[in-house]
Amino acid sequence: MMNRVTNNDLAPALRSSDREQLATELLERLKYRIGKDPKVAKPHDWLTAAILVARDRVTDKWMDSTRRTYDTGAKRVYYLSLEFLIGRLMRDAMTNIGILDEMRHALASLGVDLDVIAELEPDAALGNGGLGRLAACFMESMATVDVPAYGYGIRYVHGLFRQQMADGWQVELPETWLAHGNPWEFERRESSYEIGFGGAVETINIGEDKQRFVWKPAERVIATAYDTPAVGWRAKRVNTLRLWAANPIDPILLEAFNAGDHIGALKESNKAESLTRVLYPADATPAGQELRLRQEFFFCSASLQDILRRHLQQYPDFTSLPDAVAIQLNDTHPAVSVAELVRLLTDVHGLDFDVAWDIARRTFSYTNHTLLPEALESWPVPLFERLLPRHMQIVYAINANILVEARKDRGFEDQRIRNISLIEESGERRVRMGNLAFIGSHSINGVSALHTELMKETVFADLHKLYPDRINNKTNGITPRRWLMQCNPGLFELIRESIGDAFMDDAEQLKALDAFADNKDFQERFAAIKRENKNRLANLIGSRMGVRIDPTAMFDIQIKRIHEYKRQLLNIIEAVALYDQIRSHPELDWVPRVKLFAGKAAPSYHNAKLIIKLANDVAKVINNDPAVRGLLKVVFVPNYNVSLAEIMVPAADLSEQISTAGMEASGTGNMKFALNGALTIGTLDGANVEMRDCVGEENIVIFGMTAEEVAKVRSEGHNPRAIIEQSRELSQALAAISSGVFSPDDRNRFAGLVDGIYNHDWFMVAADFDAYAKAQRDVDAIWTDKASWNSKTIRNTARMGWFSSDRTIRQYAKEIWRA
Ligand code: T68
Repeated sequence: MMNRVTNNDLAPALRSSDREQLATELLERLKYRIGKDPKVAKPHDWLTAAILVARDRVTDKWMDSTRRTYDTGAKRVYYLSLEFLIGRLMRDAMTNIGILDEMRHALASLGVDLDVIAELEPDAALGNGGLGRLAACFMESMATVDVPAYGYGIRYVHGLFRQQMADGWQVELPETWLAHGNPWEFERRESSYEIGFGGAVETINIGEDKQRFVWKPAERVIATAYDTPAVGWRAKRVNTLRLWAANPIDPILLEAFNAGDHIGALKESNKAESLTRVLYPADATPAGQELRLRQEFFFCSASLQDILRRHLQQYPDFTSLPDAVAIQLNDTHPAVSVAELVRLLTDVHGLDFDVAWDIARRTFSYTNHTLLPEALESWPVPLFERLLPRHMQIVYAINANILVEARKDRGFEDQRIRNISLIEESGERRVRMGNLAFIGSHSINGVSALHTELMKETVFADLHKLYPDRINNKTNGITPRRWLMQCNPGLFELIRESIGDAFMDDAEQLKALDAFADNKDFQERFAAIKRENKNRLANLIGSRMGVRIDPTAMFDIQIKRIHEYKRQLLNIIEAVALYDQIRSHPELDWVPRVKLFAGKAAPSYHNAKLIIKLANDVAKVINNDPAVRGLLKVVFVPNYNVSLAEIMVPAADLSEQISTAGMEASGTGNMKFALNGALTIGTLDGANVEMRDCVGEENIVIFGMTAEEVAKVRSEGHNPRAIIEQSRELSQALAAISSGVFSPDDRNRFAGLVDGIYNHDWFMVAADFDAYAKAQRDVDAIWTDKASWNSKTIRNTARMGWFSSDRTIRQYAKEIWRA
């Protein structure tokens, strides 16, 4: 065994006097930036002071990085995303610049506990789920692998809603992450741009049959930039996350105000600011709101104006844009950028349409995150035309080009033409943002191998025929800094002691741990760390919810957005069936389990909210039944967010990744759990497939239908009723749920949910139930054989290094961005 090494070694640049130096800086910031004497400083003041100290150190590196990009003429990558689900930043930044331990000591010398103030930092929850969290991991990895990158998004005043439980129902409350100010950000008044909406397009003839178009918007707002540093591992590079806030052109209509209309005088101001007030809590369902389209255009236009301005500072014109710049569209939310770039290049900078279109296509690339038809964005033509009249013309012009090419040169017939068109013609005419993003990009990527293949066969089948070399795969990843080093310090230290430091810079070196998988001493230490992490979670649940859970029981965890395709319902029904079994056969050797759930439902998603209520109702009955005491508990932990995930992930024994095959694009939670030494129970869906290949099929529990089987059953039809009637466990569980055993106050509450399974079972809950229940009993058997359990979970940690987002980003950089 090597000697214990501290966080200090991570930063050779630190002097031994750094501790005192940090304490001096803390006091300085407290006094001069916050205006407080240490005697009266509140914990929040110390938090701000600590962040400011870290931020100042980061800033030096930040400026170096920016200068270096400029001097070397390196290609810049722009990651456009309507969501960045960042979570807390302090620990992350301090770890990455290597001052975490020193800062802890410096604060302690001033009587302040770093862990206590760290808890006060609000989560930046500027995202809904996986897509937004991926963007946050990518920001960290782009800095880590030294890609000069800017993230562009919106500075929402209210991030994702806070979830409270009222009698087991989800209630949404506003989230106020900016309430105490945000010491991380720099407001950049000088970087502001005008953004237009509505109005009309003027056509000016400029001779030779040529025309110029001038958009005269009816409304205008100002986009102002706020910059947050994104620090890479060992602070190799610091990139910028630039978020836009909307401001009015005239903050107050003085004339109206002076005339006594005090409210009317602020109308414009309120209207502008409402644009960036809230994050849409839409997960996989289009908001369908004008405000959403306005948000999308607002941040795309501001970002593109910023990108073009920066380009012209360094290059004479835009012919070099595709070589100097790569713009990644995170899903279709920024897809209107394609039309906006063409508009800026033609109408504002005077390029010919064909030249502008060629530049755009070579600059953009697009990542798709879902195949769900209801999640594919499209906008009614009348809305799009009213809000963005010039962009509508550009969309038609692009469409004409593509459709002519497809029909004339490639012989596409009517149906194919309809499928690739930018305009959906059946029913209400709509602009298809997926097709726009596809056609406007040189690369279209999926987020796991399976998902990418399904993209080629389903949503983009005809566009793939037209452009067969554009679709490619980039399997998602997670940053091992946040999702191992920081969230699981115990495991991190054990790994370092055992295999040395190499894995800290290259996660694939974790595979050296394989050699320890059957080592009894190592197994015990690995298990002891898991137990510590479970204690921490049990304490949190005890204090937050007043529910006691036993840390020696198996912690079986499903945490993610609540969605029918993710099948929390399957998990709950299995809990009900297990409950029945335990009561009928108390003499058997049941493995004690705690089934934990957490996640938010979109406020308008009725069934998802009902599933939360069901989990809570089932929990109430099971947790109060002495017949299963010590054997089964069900807990729904409220207000899931990044910080809660950082506590739940390291505490999991079993990770539930049980989506209907073919429906989860990738998943990233699956990776976090396995890296932290949980066993996965899952379907062959999304990245689970590649996880199985990496960890070995003996170290993961796979069950259920394949994507191909699901597609077949869906097209041929199946008879869920017959399936249910053949399974005693399932029919009894469903009968209990639908008859009101868990909802005596409203016996019909869940009848609709159960009817859905009987009548169509779109998500294959019935079809997969027996396989799932059997897989759970296989999990029990492994759990009972402790050596086997330990060895499998160690091998999971050892073999998950490939799922580092550093690997993902290197692939994007090499194969898409050519950066
Ligand atoms: C997720 N998508 C995928 N969407 O579901 C998940 N949607 O499989 C994948 O791992 C992850 O993306 C990263 O690739 C989302 O999270 C959304 O959050 C979303 C938000 C708004 C509108 C539609």
